[in-house]
Amino acid sequence: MMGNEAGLKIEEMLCQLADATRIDGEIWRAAYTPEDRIAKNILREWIEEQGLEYREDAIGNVYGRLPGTKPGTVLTGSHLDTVKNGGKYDGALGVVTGVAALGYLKQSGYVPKHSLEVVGLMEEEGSCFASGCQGSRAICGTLKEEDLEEVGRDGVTLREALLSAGYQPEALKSAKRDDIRAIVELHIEQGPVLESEQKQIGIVDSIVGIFNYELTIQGSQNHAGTTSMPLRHDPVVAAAKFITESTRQMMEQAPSATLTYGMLQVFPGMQNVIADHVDLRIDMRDGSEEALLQDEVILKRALESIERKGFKTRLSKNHCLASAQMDPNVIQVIERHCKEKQLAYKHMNSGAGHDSMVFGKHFPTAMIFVPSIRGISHNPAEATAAADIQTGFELLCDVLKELSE
Ligand code: HGY
Ligand code: MN
Ligand code: MN
Repeated sequence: MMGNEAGLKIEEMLCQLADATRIDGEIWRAAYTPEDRIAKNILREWIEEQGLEYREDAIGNVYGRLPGTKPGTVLTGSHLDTVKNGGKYDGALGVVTGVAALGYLKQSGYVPKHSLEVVGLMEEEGSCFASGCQGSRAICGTLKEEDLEEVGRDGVTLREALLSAGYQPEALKSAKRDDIRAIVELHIEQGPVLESEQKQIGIVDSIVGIFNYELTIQGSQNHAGTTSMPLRHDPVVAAAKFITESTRQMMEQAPSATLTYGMLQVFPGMQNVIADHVDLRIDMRDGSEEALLQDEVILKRALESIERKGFKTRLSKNHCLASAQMDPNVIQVIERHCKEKQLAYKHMNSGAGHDSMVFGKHFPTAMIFVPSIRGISHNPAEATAAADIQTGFELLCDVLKELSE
């Protein structure tokens, strides 16, 4: 492979995918939407152009396959969906690089022993169906019948969304895979470490655990002009106190934790009305379940301080993703190729969630990170240099080749 040809081509494909799936100028490829269909149609063309076999499973994951001569499959890929107003690289880079790698191997005449497959996974971000990772959970067999009743952002259940997108929720079990020998997910780092340390590759050792909560803070709805300041019971002010206090305490007492308040809704939401209540969504992450349970105590203590001021609160933990260790053998294969290629690499932990944390509980799984420019992610400005994509692509080709033998 010469120069950055593959890196530049992958970059061009990512731009094409992003441009075809914008809504009002924002990239948002949510599960079972028209944008999701457009992305899959484009992907199908690319997969077939490379001479790979295309298929979609019952939950909507898309696959490209380079058949091998023996049973068993080595899987690469990532998620095809994005967050709202997301970037071009998160998820899509792993899918597109996987298609390019399998295409390159096929065109170079390589016939794998164990089949190679690239997958574009459904709804990792949970931007419609908040529990997230539905694609990888279906592949692992942990997405159950009852999970199809999850109500999404648009008020429809996952089952209804699947049906209206032409999928077969009744065939959910057929999406489960038992033939996977190894999984390698290539992804952008989404943080500043690789760039600041001038590394080309990150080898992921572990991925953080995530607890998500819904919180309601109840106040007393009243008139903005006639209710004097000492007499009002404003849940927005209580929410602001809670956010400030919990953030301060978390930083002091649990420096490894992250705490994010990314969704706040004020009801009824009028300029001249003291609110009735505020709904918040909380994303809290840390290295292990034990750590997260301790962090939860800090969160609850901060909540008690506003309850003492007379506000009723309701906190419910709605989703948990367990932290995950990546597979030492797959890591070893990646590391050996990094050394052979004399790449600047480092082992690291991922603060972002990935399908690999679901896969890692069922199949030997590891992740390759490439640097994110200025560490920006979940943002339209997300970017990775073509030279770094090229490095990731070449490493992925070699790793897949070895794992499929
Ligand atoms: O939220 C996450 O960490 C991931 O980007 N889905
Ligand atoms: Mn993401
Ligand atoms: Mn991602």
